[in-house]
Amino acid sequence: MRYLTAGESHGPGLVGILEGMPAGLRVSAAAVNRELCRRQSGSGRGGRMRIERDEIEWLAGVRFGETLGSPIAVLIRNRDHLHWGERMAPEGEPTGPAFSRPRPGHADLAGALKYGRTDARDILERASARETAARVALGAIAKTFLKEFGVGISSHVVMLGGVAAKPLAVLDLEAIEASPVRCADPQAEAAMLRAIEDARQGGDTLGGVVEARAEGVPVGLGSHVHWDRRLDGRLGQALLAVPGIKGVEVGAGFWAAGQPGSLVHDAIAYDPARGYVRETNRAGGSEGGIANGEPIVVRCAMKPLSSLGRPLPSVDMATRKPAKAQAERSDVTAVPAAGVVVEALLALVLADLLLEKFGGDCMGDVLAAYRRYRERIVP
Ligand code: EPS
Repeated sequence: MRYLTAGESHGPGLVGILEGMPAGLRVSAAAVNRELCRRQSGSGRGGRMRIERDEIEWLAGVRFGETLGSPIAVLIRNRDHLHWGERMAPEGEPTGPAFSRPRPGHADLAGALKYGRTDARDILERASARETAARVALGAIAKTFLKEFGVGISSHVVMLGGVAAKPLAVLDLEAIEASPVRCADPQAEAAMLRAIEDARQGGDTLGGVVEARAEGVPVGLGSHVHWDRRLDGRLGQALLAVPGIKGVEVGAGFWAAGQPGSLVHDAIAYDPARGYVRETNRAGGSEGGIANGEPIVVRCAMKPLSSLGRPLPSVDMATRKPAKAQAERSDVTAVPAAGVVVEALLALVLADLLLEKFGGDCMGDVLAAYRRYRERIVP
């Protein structure tokens, strides 16, 4: 399975193409749009989210509510393009001033130098995290596919703007969805909301950490045999490619590095009804690059957004003279949205690995291979 996206933040729209999904999977625009809506909600967003109401149009690969096995293409129109038509016109002459004062932390400067552009808008429009809407749409199809195999994916915010949530043994998914910061701890939620408001007042931005988990993942996805088949590596590539994500840990991650092995590794037991089981899951569901049947748990650290209301020192690319970075309308934080994006990418990685293991051209073949395998490994 592979996927591509295209689209600029204020261009006409975003396109996503997903290739390799078997034929015969029942899909609906409503299910995809629910995920897009989850990505759009959450405190800390700026004016743009009041303009957009993301929904897909199927362009290819789906007929009468079922996938055909051909590439699936979706379109999400950018409503804001109405206000940007001239400045983002595919043809004609540039109108208005160039974006020449790059923002530290954004792709503006490195991208303009790399691609030989004098207007950093040519870079920032594509670097914008708006593109994650297309990945979430494709991820929603992957989630629908995974559901057929009993795999469910969720996420929550564990830190935002320096405010950490209490670790909870059992997560209330409904409460997380109802929380404006997608946080399960009400006390932390209140402090996070205050931090967002303070940052908004101060023209600043906030980062944080999201945790995502996938339950019901069959033992055996990924492989120890080669670097590019390792589950952890596949997760790292996908998750570190989310704009703003600067760190990823699987399971106990960085904490485990400071502990002796006896406190880290998850003892193995055998239950005649359930097969091999673990009482703990510090490995985050992955051992030796292979899913071990426990929930896959990842944490992603997102840096604060780089469009600041009170911009940092920069250099004007037109004059090479010191200047404040250009101020752009932006969000205060996108950490709650990042959780939904991470879920989508987790789904795309796991769907890909599941197809690698049980691959087939139609759902019946994939499910049959999966059931045969389950019979072999479950007592
Ligand atoms: C973004 C800047 C903001 C965000 C945008 C990402 O957009 P605008 O410049 O139009 O105010 O709202 O995110 C989205 C549009 C989205 O759908 O997530 C940036 O510079 O990365």
